[in-house]
Amino acid sequence: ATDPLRVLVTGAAGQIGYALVPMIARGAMLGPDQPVIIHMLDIDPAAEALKGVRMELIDAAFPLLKGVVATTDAAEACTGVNIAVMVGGFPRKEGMERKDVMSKNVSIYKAQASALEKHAAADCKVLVVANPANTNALILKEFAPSIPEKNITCLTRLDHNRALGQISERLNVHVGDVKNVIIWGNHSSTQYPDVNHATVTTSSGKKPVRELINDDNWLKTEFITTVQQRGAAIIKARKLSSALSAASSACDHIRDWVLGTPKERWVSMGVYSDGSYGIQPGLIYSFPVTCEKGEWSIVQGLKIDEFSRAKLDATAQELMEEKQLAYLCLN
Ligand code: NAX
Repeated sequence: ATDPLRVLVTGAAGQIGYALVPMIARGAMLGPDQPVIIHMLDIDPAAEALKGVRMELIDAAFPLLKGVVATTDAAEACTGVNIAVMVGGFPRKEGMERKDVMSKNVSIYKAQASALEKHAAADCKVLVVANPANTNALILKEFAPSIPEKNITCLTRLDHNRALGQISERLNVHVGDVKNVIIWGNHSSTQYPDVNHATVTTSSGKKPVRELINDDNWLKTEFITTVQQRGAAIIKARKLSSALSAASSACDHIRDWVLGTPKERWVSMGVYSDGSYGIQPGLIYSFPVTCEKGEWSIVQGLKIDEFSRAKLDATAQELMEEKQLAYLCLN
């Protein structure tokens, strides 16, 4: 029998956490043959709610679930974890300045970086979901120097999946037949959803999206803003932010990272820049990646036109500014 893997979910009493833990327990993240022990962390005000989630996990009698740790103690939560999904954070509230939100999250991610560094498994893979996701991941990397930088990532897979969804709706094709869209940059409204390399599998073979959607204007305007603003559209409709789609995308992110991306298909992940595509090292930036044997690599050699270049640089610029703001908050 396979040994169970320990998966940490922070902010587990929140709405994404509530959608995510049953998916993990059902095998959506690590596969149908991989037993798991779920570690859930939240803060004192949510301690009772967290107990309730633990009860429900027990009540669901998941065959793959070999144990549940539910705690408000970061050290206990991080002990021995192989995968850490960081969903907990301080949300922006009405009237709050960007700097105040940043300041709260910087201190949370600094503390949790230390807890992971001290207590997690040496090869722990980290996915940051909580916003500002890229910059929280960067702070985590800075304050957990013994965790390899390749192991610290942030979630842009939801944006990636949203882009696939928009193309599939527009062309009335199945979403599984659309592939190789890219989300570049920050998980924010400056992200650049790029279809220049995307294809659709049709009955007469593989076709570029740009050939099937012969509407440059739509692709350059409405498509991009729809993906960028999708989070806001969900809040408007649901009066709550995206949760099931975020949880599902977090499972996709980890599953592809650990088990590998399918042949000829890439996905988007926020990863530590190595200078690819002229994006300066020192930022956590979303790139197209393929994964094999538990390691991601950035897809190289894609042609970047002038329109795309400007978009790639603008979202990098925003990340630079967030990084500066984060450092300001540290001092
Ligand atoms: P909720 O407010 O429902 O849940 C957050 C949970 O985190 C709460 O239970 C809270 O008590 C807990 N928490 C706060 N500080 C903590 C700490 N220091 N340690 C542990 N837990 C802590 O938010 P939810 O809707 O679940 O969203 C969670 C985060 O995901 C937010 O930051 C949100 O902005 C971000 N999102 C990121 C997305 C992405 O694609 N990267 C998309 C969805 C989502 O908006």
